[in-house]
Amino acid sequence: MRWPLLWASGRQAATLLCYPGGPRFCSAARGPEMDEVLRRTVAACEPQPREKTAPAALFEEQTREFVRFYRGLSAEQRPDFLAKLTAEYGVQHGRVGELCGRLAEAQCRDLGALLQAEERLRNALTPRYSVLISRIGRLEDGVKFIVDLRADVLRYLKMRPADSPHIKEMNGILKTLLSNWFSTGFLKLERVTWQSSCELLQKISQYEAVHPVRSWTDIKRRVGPYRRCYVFTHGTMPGEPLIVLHVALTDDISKNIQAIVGRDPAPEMTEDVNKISTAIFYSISSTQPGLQEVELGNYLIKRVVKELQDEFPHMKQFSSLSPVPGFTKWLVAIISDQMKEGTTNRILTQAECKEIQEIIGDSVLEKLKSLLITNEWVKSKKLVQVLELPLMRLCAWYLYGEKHRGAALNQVANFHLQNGAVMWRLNWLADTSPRGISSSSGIMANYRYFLEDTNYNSVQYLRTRHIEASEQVLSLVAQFQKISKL
Ligand code: 0OR
Repeated sequence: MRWPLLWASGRQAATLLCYPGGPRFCSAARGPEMDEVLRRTVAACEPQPREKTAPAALFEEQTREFVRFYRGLSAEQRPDFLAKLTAEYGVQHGRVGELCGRLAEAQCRDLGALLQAEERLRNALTPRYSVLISRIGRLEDGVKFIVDLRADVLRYLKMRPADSPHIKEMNGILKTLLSNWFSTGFLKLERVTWQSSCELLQKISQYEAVHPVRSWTDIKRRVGPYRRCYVFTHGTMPGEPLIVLHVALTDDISKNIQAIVGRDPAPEMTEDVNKISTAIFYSISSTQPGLQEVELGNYLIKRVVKELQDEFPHMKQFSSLSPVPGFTKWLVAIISDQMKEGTTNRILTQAECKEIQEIIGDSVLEKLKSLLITNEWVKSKKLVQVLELPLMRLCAWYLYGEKHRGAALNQVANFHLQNGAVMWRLNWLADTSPRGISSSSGIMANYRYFLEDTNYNSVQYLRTRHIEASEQVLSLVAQFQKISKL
């Protein structure tokens, strides 16, 4: 019964090692052996018509065999395997065509015949590997396997978007399945504290994607007084935080991240509830690439708001303090375009151009571009002052006006707007870390959650792509439009 595994780890490994150019499937490995593995593990898992109600336990060994086999494949081998699995064990197109004909006939007969024909068609439209996937979900560790499988599928789709319609189909199936398994009712909210397990604290530090954790003292501060850290976990993946949200408890809407992730407050300080009126969501990171688009972030923020309201009934303000990743890159591209056109008029007024020229000399655009790429501009106080208005204006446009398929181009903006937040304030020199300067030109945004409006804003944004923004943001956008004559 173990031979597919032997094949994977023994014979196949040897074939792969001998293959020039690295470990890819060679024709021998793609041949009858792989077909046999798929036949034994995928096709065999499909109940035959008479076994429709057969217990899943009957197929458990084949299911485990598939999991072991897949885990034994290298990252380079998996795409080929997935391509074969999805193409050869997907929807049976011939059968669908045949059943469509029968459906048309059944429409002329009674309701019973119609419903039966529809059910047959529905079954035929379901890829054959789906049965195996749902069986894997019942194994211990099976859900985690499927989360990781989807991560592979997403990676594959990124690598070969053009030639992967079957894999795209599998992605849709896995996403639907995972969205059901990971919907709010099945997620457990946990607060992380200094008393949480070392393993959990270490994972929280490793997964932090927005403001990297520098040391144990740093993480101690992030779970200490005036700070909260929450995670969602799932019963099938114990000890694994799926998504992490860091919150600062303040008395006003924060404008600067260094004030939050810097040296204060000391971890041994006692929290004064009277100084807390505001929750600042300053970092959110999902940890499982396979759960992309499952909307865990939206659920988590909503649950945390409820949790905070229970703990601090007088809490009245909820806002993010978010980076603007991609802004500097976008800005540099705009400057390059302007250089080609030989003009500065889309980004700077004549007066601003003159002021900058007085500081950095001639060839303003070329020098500005290089100062932005190297982060050097922040070293000149004068330049920082002169650039404030133009960069804030450009950033407001980047967040509010630049679109991808109608939605905000910037992923962070899109995330908070989808959740129903308002694009509330842009803050100059809000993140002066090298990362903050190089990716966001130091600017950070507050997306504010007015709880009574979030549902309405979210629906408006999703349906019409309307962005609810404050006067500050709209005024900066209007200035940009006037200068660039948009
Ligand atoms: O996975 P999705 O982005 O589709 O949606 P989620 O709600 O599950 O996650 C949203 C996050 C912002 C948490 C996620 O995209 C993420 O971790 N992004 C990288 C870190 C960040 O920009 N905050």
